[in-house]
Amino acid sequence: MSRKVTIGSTRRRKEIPDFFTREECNHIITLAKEQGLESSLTTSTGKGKGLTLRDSNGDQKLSLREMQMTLEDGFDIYLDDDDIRQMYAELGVDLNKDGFLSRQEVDGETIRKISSYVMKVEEEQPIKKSRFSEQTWIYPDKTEDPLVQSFQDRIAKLTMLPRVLIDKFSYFQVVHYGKQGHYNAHHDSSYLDDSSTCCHLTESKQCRICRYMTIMVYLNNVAEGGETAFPVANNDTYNAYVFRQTGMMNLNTRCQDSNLKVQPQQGKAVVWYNHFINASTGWLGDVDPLTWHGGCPVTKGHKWIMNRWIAVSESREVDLAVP
Ligand SMILES: [Ca+2]
Ligand SMILES: [Ca+2]
Repeated sequence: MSRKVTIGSTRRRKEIPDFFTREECNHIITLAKEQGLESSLTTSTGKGKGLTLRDSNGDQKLSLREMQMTLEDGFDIYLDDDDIRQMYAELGVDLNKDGFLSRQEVDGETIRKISSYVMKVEEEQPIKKSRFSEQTWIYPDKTEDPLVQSFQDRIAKLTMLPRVLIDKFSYFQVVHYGKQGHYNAHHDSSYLDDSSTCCHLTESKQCRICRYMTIMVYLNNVAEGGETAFPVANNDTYNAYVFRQTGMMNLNTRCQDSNLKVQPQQGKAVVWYNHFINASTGWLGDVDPLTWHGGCPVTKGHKWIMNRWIAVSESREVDLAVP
């Protein structure tokens, strides 16, 4: 597939107004509420144990951004410049108050102080985490609900993929974002590598779910904010390192810098391909790096969405095998 065809292109992304009716949207929200929602989980990689200081430019001191990246790696926390300045002030660690942490200013004790400070922020200000929302999963095979049952047909029609493949991954997620709810930019799938293969079941250790397509439906109209942002859509000069350095994945504060923002609208579906097609197999190719996306903060009202993925393995034979 040509690299010119990007997530910004309508060949890679479609918006479908009125994919669900208002009644269908409300019905899904009611189902989710009846079932109960839980805080969306994010993973803290290191929990502060042995934070790796990210002196990216090697000048022997940490800039505000370098400290942010250090914390983003070790925790699930996305702080801005003012947050870092405030942390330094409260902990009294930036001794000469120049906004940099020099080698002389950082020792084991400093790192311990910073770690416990950040763990407190994670608890007290979940808004600073990569994801601030609550969610639940709906399993079509565990409900008689006719609307839920009809989704499989509708998803098959929409994606024009074989029903046998659609049926191998049928559950979906309903997510609720309250005020300031957001989700920082992420990929819905992971890059192919030799250490584990893509499959439909999560039980096996060496197996992971590769989400070839995402189908997201807005279940309500959001009073203000809550756009779905694609920060690097159509970015011909995308560079992973630069993207990280500039902190653009922090949609809680950087949404306005995104190349593409989709407005929520009740019943509208947004569909995109997370993976390319492998030219030689004609089946699952690698992740399209430009599919970075997330949810901008909801500034007024609430936002409800439904996420459904099409999981595909690297083997056409496995995917199309009739159980
Ligand atoms: Ca530095
Ligand atoms: Ca300093």
